[in-house]
Amino acid sequence: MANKKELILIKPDGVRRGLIGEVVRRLEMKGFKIVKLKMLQLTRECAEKLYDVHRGKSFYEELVRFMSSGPIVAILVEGDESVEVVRTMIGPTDGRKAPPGTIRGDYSNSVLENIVHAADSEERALYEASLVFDSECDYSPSQ
Ligand code: IDP
Ligand code: MG
Repeated sequence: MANKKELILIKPDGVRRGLIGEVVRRLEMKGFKIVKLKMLQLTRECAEKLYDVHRGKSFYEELVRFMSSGPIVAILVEGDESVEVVRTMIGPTDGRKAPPGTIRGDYSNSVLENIVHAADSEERALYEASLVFDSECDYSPSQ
């Protein structure tokens, strides 16, 4: 019912493996409206802000390094219960355990390199979108 925004990132592994079209296709086929879409390479500072909730955890450093290691694609979508629906579509964090039919279950066999990120609330989606759609976050602006 409530139309909500959700922020998805195709991580460096997803871009490297040629899965941009596949992720966008799944979002469109599900019925989401794509509101914004951008390719960028995260600065380290921006990757740190994106994953601020994980600061101090054992995987934080490798996560920040991985997320700033190559181009990513940021997608802002709008749709009914988009946060819950997108998170169901991407599957659980660990690609080795994610069920077939989910993006991570179909394309990832790793917990770190799991193809996509999706914000866990609309508030968080809007915060993350404000980061990634700001040119300050882009290490290698194409223009
Ligand atoms: P989520 O992406 O499913 O929301 P989070 O727990 O928020 O999962 O973790 C953020 C990201 O950190 C994951 O998508 C994954 O790339 C990475 N990550 C999470 N747990 C581990 C771990 O135990 N080892 C390595 N990387 C991890
Ligand atoms: Mg998370």
